[in-house]
Amino acid sequence: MTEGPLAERIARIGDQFAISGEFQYGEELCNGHINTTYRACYLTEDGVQERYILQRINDYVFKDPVMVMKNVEKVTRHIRWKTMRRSRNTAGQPLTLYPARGGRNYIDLPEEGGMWRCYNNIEGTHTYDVVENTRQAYQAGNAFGAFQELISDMNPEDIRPSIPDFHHTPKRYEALLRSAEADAVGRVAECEAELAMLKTWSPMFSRLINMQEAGELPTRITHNDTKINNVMLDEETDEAVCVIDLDTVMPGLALYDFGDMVRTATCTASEDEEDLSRVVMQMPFFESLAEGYLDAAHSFLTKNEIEQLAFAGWLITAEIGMRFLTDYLDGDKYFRIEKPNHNLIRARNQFALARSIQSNLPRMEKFIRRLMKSYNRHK
Ligand code: GN1
Ligand code: MG
Repeated sequence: MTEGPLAERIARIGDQFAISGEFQYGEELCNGHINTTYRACYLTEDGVQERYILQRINDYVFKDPVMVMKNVEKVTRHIRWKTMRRSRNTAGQPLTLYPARGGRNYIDLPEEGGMWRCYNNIEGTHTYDVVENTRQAYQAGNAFGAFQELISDMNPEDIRPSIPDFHHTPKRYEALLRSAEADAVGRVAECEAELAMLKTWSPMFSRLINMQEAGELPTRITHNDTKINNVMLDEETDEAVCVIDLDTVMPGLALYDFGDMVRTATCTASEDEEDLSRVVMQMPFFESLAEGYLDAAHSFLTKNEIEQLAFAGWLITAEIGMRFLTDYLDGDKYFRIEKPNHNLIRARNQFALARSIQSNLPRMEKFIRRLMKSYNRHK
């Protein structure tokens, strides 16, 4: 889009960053639920087109956007340091922040709604909102496993929690109960069945937090938002190129990352599919995902972590379902919606998926055990 108010706005925002060349066109990218994202294309003096990602940090979700940017700066620089030391040739297309007018990697533009930043566009890649084949599942698992390894040696004190208790499932459940109690927009009556079901699930919500508090699970720097559309795959080969969306990189459990992968890379229906008969966890996808992840991560994960991988898939799916339901009860303040009951649809979808995962847990656990034996045999 080269003309019109959106193109003008994108050009105006792009003009704040260290971008040269002539603005060609801009478009909105709509696959996240939180931040506003544009892609802008410029023609350089040499006649080459270069594309950039402009993104506004949602300050309802991220209460301290400067803290988010400080984290992201450290993470992107650490990754660049590590990949460059390993091999100049494997540096690929790491995420890079472009400086803004004023000398920071972000700029506050009140007239454009808040804090903006600019990244390189990762060329020759695409993302999937739902998994289509086992190769994609393998690649996603492998990319996030490799990402965990890349950031594993950052100084945990350097990274502050951009959203405290992000994956504290019992607290997420308490928040849901508070929203149901307040019933701010009069929707609780529609959600009785879901609330009753969650009550029966609730004793399981604290399993990982309790293990972490007891020192049985290590706190690591993790990604925390490992949905499949946060990994860029090569357009031609579907090989993973780059992990994106670093806003929630912070101390957490490796299991939450794997759990969110199970949620988004083992079901071929989208997060808002209303036909719940399509919302099922498919074992071949789980197997490829686990293989991809463990190929990258088996050497650093502990026995306790490995034992809880399948369970984490269930837990995170139930947790995100609760977050959608909470937002529905609160009147849709957090997640972007496209229809009035979008969050309720998403919540019901996630609970259906959690049920499907639950009924497959023994098979999933058995597969992980078999896989781990094969690594040990090759040692
Ligand atoms: C949000 O913006 P997006 O789509 O990458 C959310 C995740 C949820 C996800 C559900 C900061 O991520 O936690 O899992 O939606 N991000 C934040 O699709 O809350
Ligand atoms: Mg995100």
